Amino acid sequence: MPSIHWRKRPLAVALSCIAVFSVAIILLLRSTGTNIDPKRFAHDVFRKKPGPTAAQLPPEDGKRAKAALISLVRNSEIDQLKQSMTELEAVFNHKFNYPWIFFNDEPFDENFKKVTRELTNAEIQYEQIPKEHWEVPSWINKDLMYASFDKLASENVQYSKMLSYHQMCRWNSGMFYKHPALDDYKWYWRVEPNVHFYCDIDYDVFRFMEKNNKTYGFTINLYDSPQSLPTLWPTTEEYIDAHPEYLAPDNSMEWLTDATNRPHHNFLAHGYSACHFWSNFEIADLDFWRGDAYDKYFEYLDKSGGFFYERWGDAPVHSIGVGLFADKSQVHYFDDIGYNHVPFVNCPDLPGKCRGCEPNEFFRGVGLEKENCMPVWNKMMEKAN
Ligand SMILES: Nc1nc2c(ncn2[C@@H]2O[C@H](COP(=O)(O)OP(=O)(O)OP(=O)(O)O)[C@@H](O)[C@H]2O)c(=O)[nH]1
Ligand SMILES: [Mg+2]
Repeated sequence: MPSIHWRKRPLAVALSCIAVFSVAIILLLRSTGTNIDPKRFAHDVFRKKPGPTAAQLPPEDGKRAKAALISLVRNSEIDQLKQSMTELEAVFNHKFNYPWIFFNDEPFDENFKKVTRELTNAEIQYEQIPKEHWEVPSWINKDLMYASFDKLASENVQYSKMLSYHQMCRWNSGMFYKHPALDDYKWYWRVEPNVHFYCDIDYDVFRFMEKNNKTYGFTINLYDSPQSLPTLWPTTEEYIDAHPEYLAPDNSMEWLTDATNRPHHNFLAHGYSACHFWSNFEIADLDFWRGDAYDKYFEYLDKSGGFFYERWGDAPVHSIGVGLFADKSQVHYFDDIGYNHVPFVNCPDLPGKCRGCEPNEFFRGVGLEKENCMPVWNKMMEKAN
């Protein structure tokens, strides 16, 4: 047996020498940095820049929220939708693959389906809206409706003569969450055609909402045209008088009724500041809309006819609902999501994460700074904190 032992020893010595030599070489190379894969190096540098807080990081457990990206869209808007979808996939959804659900009052055509399927690895559902959710309700007097359209147009209320716009606002206010396609979901991110997403989002926004007990997330906080909703607030007050039990203890009444910043808006809107979260972007909890406080509120508004005799937008209706029936701590400003729907912008100051917007830019065009309602929101939130 010794002969075998002697034959193995030089091999063992040689292997040990090679191992020691290799370790030495690796250590030497590491110290000079020459063995660093340039891609990994870039990634490491990227990660050193300001990023999400620990609470926002993707969960290690890999769990997902019951969430979907949703969009009401026409076949004719495929190019504009392609832009929105491409950007949201690039900054967020290719990492999470939340399903897309498209809604339309008409059937989606083959081109729409073909184009959208090429833009994501996630599942897609194409849903038609039931007629009874979209059609003008039976209690609306059509003569009065068309007469109202003319009156609103004479007051320069945008889109007031477009019946489909009124239907869209009503559907977004109180119908979308009743669509059976959303029955199994709790969270949604609303996406419109022709919007931009400027910054990388490295965490699961839905899990963030869930973990932090948030109900509603927004990026832009604006004034609406008070001429579009003269009786929205008085009608809301009737509802609150009948149902004081639905008011959240720590609601946002101060923001909803502010008369200091733009008193004339408050005057024209009969006590409502006209401040609203711009609802073309929303990340929110479907259960909030499904709950009695909001759903009955929508029904009350709907019966009053203001979606057709005036031009109540889904943005003020959602905002008043959230402002009254949720605590302000349940509302989250996504200051880290770079977003644009013409002409307004939310642009975070996150070096290395955003492309295509100027930090803190709010609008593109002229003279729109007065449309920002964020100072009123911030004033209320500062007091709360
Ligand atoms: N399927 C369908 N979608 C609609 C209809 N009207 C509006 N939408 C969608 O509803 C959303 C809001 O409509 P917009 O026309 O963008 O309304 P807006 O954002 O107030 O107006 P803009 O400032 O012109 O963008 C968009 O996603 C549209 O694609 C409609 O009649 N049918
Ligand atoms: Mg739009």
